[in-house]
Amino acid sequence: MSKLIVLSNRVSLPNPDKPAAGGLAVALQDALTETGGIWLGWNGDIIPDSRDTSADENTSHAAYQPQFGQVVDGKIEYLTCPLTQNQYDQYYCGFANNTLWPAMHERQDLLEYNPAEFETYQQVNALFARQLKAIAQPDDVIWVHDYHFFSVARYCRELGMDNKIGFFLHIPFAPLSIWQCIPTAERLIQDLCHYDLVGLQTDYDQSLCMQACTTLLKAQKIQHSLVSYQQRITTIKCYPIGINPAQIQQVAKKHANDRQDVFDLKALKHQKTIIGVDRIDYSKGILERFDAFAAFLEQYPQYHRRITELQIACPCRMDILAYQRLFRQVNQTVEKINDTFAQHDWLPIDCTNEVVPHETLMGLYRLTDICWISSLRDGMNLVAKEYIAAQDPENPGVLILSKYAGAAEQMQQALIVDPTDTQDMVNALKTAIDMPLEERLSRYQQLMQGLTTFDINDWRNQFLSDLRKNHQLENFKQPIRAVNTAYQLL
Ligand code: ADQ
Repeated sequence: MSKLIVLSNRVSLPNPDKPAAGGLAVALQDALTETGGIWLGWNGDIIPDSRDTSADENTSHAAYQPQFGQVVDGKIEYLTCPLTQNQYDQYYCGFANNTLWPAMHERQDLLEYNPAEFETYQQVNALFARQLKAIAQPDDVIWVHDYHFFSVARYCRELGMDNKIGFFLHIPFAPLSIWQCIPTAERLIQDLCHYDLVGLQTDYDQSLCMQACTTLLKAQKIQHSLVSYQQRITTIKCYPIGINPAQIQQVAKKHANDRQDVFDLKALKHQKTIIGVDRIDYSKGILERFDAFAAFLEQYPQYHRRITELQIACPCRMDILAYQRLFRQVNQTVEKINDTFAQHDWLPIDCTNEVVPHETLMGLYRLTDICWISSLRDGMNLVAKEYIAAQDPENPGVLILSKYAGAAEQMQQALIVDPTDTQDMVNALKTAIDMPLEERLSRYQQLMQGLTTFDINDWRNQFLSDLRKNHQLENFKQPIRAVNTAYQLL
């Protein structure tokens, strides 16, 4: 049987002291165990540049190949390597997170483009393609994850690899107007068309990706989810990532008493509690949420001392200026709101920058009345799904969910808000606080139904089953001619 090879920027190595908590890592490990497989990626280390590794005209894309460390756990082999300082600066902090990330989240104001960073991004993509070539048998299936690796399939094809190669984009897909701000957009979309299957989070992202292919490349749309470009067929399809609701429900129930680890919920038992869980990222709309919470406290003074926002906001990508700035702003805003409204026995926002253990987090979800998600753009937002799965089925909490999070496409029974509209969020918060049990139950049951209908295992199985299918261009010769004829008649 052909094995599965997964490539992602970071690799979840097995840790006997800390069993994998759930979610994506477990879903991928299960798939790798089923057929035997390899998980490839960066180990998180950064090593100094040496003459061999520095990027100059002659060495770019070329021979430098790092040492890959190997860990074997059951039927899975983990192969990871460090990045050089230059690769970390230019590929990771640069093109991946200072060009593609803001572009995909429609933050043209933060988008920076630097040709040298694009070049290093290509080098790193080529490096992983060479490693794939070194380890893959011709019938192995390769699953590449996320925006760090738009171009890997192109290099694999150049190395003569004919394997099935799929790509899943965890973040949103940019509209055409934003792609047009990236000078190498056409090249990147071409690279995408070297994959057999491109998976997106939502129908909307799927339509944007289709549009980029047909407009920027003039690729031919053969069917709703198929494009043909230079003799290759690529499937472009939506696979909304899910969670494991049954497992989360169990964990949340078991760990509902871990609460004192992070917030003293016992002391808040006569208050309404709101939970927010985000990486400190400008896509998450954290400041917009705080502004709306402050506006709520202005408008409804009767809730002073009766409501607390619990915020878990962990810093990330702190080598990037925009993230350093946001980290400061988040902490300053919390301080300002607390200074304005706090009373001797009440702090309106309790914010921690900790990374909380998964089990504790699930327990906290279960004990809080409201979860508030205000992303300005988000691939999916798994916190929304986790919060619902963690609820007490007899007394569930309320989810306030941004219409700009991918999750909103499937979670319409949440209170859907526009995070750029402060009053809309204030109103939703009031509705959430006042919502009677009957309505909470009805919304919760419908949301849970959606989560179980397509969970994380369905997501993985559907993607891999579609990837293993064979789309030969010959099968589509007839419809393509028909389309062309129709076009000529117009
Ligand atoms: P993220 O942007 O990281 O993921 P999200 O989907 O919300 O966003 O996932 C975050 C995960 O990390 C959740 O499982 C959450 O429980 C956990 N988490 C967050 N903060 C934490 C903390 N302080 N301590 C412990 N755990 C924490 C990207 C895309 C998303 C997409 C996912 C999956 O940006 O849009 O949903 O990938 O495809």
